[in-house]
Amino acid sequence: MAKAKIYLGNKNYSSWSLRGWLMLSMSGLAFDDVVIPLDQPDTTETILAYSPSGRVPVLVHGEVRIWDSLAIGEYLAEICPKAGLWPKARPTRAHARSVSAEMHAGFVPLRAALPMNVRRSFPGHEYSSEVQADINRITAIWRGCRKQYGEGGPFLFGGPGIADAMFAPVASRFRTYGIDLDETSTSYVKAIHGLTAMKRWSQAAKNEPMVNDRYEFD
Ligand SMILES: N[C@@H](CCC(=O)N[C@@H](CS)C(=O)NCC(=O)O)C(=O)O
Repeated sequence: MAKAKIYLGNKNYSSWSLRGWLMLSMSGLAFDDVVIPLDQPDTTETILAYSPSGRVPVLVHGEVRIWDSLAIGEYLAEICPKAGLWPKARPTRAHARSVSAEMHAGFVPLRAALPMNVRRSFPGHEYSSEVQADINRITAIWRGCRKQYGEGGPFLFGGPGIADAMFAPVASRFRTYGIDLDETSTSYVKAIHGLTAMKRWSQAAKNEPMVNDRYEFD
């Protein structure tokens, strides 16, 4: 089968791309990645050549095409069962799927007010009480997972998996905006940034020449 290829938005700004790319890195599958710069006059047309939704990430693997981050995770968990992308025990897996779906579907105030900007730091950036409520819920999820399932390692369910990839862009945002966190969440943010794949992504984001003023606050 042809080598897997994932099409992404800017590594500095595209949080959904980071999720799909991290899952692919965790899967152990060999892959190439292609960045499509977002917010350019031809962006939509270029993405539509690969992704029917006009959104990235999109994973192409032989005949298979998957244009959604969580669906990419499900596909990889099926074809790379040894990677442990979901927890082994069914009840734990159900919990991991629930928190991943909650991230996938929610936290709109946080996502809108604190956009991902991997290479920058904006401490003291103001945000609303709705955003604080999202932060509170996310950190409650993290504390709950770490306490109940985190024994085998520093991630939500011990070893790294899909749920961590889903929350990695939030961990990045918490660093960028200097969000005050409890001890467990601070350690978790550190663990996410300690992943080799996360370090590679951050380096690539730093090296990217594209700047989008919509996500820069100075
Ligand atoms: N539900 C999708 C969301 C993907 C998404 O919204 N991607 C953004 C980039 S982060 C996008 O493709 N935007 C297209 C554009 O800006 O033209 C997923 O989970 O992959």
